[in-house]
Amino acid sequence: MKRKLAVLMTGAMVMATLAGCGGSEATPAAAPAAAEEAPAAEEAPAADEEAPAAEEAEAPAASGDTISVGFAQVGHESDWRAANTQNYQDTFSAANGYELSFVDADNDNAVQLEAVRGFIQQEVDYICIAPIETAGWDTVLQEAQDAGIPVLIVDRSVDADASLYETQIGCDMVAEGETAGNWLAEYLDGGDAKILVIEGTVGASATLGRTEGFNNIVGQHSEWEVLDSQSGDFTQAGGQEVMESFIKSYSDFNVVVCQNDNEAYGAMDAMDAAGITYGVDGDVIIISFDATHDGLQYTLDGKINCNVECNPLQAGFAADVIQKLQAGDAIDAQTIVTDEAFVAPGITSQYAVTMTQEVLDGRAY
Ligand code: GZL
Ligand code: ZN
Repeated sequence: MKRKLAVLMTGAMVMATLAGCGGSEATPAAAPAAAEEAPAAEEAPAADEEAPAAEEAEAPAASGDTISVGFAQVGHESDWRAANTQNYQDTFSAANGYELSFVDADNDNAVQLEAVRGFIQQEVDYICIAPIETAGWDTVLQEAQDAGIPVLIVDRSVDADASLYETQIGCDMVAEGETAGNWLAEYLDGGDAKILVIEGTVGASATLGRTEGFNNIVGQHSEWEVLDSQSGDFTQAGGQEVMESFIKSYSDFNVVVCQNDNEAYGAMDAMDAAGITYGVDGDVIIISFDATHDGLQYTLDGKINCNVECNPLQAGFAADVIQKLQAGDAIDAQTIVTDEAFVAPGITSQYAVTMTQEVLDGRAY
């Protein structure tokens, strides 16, 4: 059911009736609740203000009642990304009062920067950026600020002056990496580990964070060794390619960490081709990230031992920030989208939920 937005202007105030989630510690059980029909906001001049003259009641959005949003998306590299894109398109719909300009930057930094400049030219009301890389954003963020267009950094983060954007919304990637490491330590229970890591896109905050977090735990275990760590660019093809090269170079590994599910699918294909067994009944432990539907199916099947979630259903938090900005309300500088981890049947863990069919059936993506 579409969430209706009733937006009325009373002077500088916007009485926006919103239902849904928000706050700085966001815990999206599934998609942000598609709330019951938001009651139409009463027309009520703010207590201390006269009802505005008609022209002041002009909706702030350049395009009349709708709010125009430019979204520069990373690309279409993974199932996670597809779910994230769909969530933005469902949330920033015309029925919800938005006009969404969407650009899939196809994992190309130059295309993404150009998309943002295009949104500035278009004079959209808001810009959302899911930055492919953390670096290189100061100049274009300054241009957006000079043009008076608020920017939301979503999913990943940027290495730029925080005064150049309104908020950052996303998962705690370092915590995700630490969860993977802590689970491995619990599972190995003192056993040796010769670890290969298939990293995500070079320079992405998801890659940097998961690597940092996992290595924080590696450093606590002298009996572990990371043999190699290379980028699979968050794609299945990348995961397969890196795993094939790892298999040529290393013969004694017993753990493969894939920084997203699609890389794990590629790594499994490569190990299948090489006759290497993995999962709860195999020689190699697989840790993955994203906990997408197919990734959790493999976890339920015991092929992936541990899958650390990063919830892609984040658009509701971005919409709440935009509505608050419209209303002139304070917003959180950062929204951490909480997540959890899942392990294969037969494994119990203080860090993760043991997969069952109903856990899988209950997932929103
Ligand atoms: C994580 C997101 C990552 C996913 C990958 O928040 O940025 O990018 O883990 C996706 O699947 O490519
Ligand atoms: Zn140890």
